[in-house]
Amino acid sequence: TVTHGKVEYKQVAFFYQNTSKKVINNISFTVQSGERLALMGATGAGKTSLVQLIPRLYDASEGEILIDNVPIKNFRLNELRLTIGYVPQSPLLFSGTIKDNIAWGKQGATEKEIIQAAKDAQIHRTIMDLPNQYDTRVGQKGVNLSGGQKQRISIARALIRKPKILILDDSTSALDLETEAKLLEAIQHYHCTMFIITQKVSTARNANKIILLNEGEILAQGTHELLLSETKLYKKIVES
Ligand code: DGT
Ligand code: MG
Repeated sequence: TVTHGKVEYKQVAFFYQNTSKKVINNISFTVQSGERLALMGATGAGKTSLVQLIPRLYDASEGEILIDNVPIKNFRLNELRLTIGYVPQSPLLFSGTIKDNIAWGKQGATEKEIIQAAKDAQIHRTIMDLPNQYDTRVGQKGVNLSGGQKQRISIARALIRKPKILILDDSTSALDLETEAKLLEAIQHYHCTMFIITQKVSTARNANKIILLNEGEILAQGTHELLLSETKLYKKIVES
């Protein structure tokens, strides 16, 4: 199983079936255990395609991805997915209670664990204001939640399993800066390796490393300061 959560991409390329265009190409980088990597780049640059390979929603077309120095193909798929918290760009809630939506995938989750995950995801107070609190139904015939509220429930769902690797695909885009900062601070206590896809420099600059993707390739990787001094496109993003 995944014990440390170090992630390494080696010359990875990927194309979707029935197409020949590589949506990511020549991707190599390492994220050490417990580090935070921010992934930036324009829409269509390949950010989602890149992170989807970690829980093996798709397999790399070329190259190799290793976790803790082991090729990910050598892990049992369900074990791999259990230790990876993947919060997709468009989170899906199913018809059911909020409690069930957060506990989803974690058998025997206790009330305490559900509430802690919701608190860390900065959604507990919103839930307490709902008519039936954690027993409020969502989805068809349920209450309507905003995009940002769904994102946070989806983050709570990932946190409750105490993932070794956490992938947030633009999952904090709808949050105000203060709430986002509190959320990222709370996640520090999970000591997981994090991939944060974001459009916001304010989010990226606190990461250990930033990767700037451009048309599927790594244009630059390094700290905020390094990219700011060496990468024109990054400078442009910061100043925009
Ligand atoms: P975003 O979310 O709009 O900021 O964009 P990214 O950076 O997440 O880009 P991504 O990985 O969704 O898309 C990269 C390229 O791959 C883009 O040309 C669209 C294409 N693509 C994405 N998903 C699929 C898919 O399911 N099938 C095919 N054939 N192409 C896809
Ligand atoms: Mg995307």
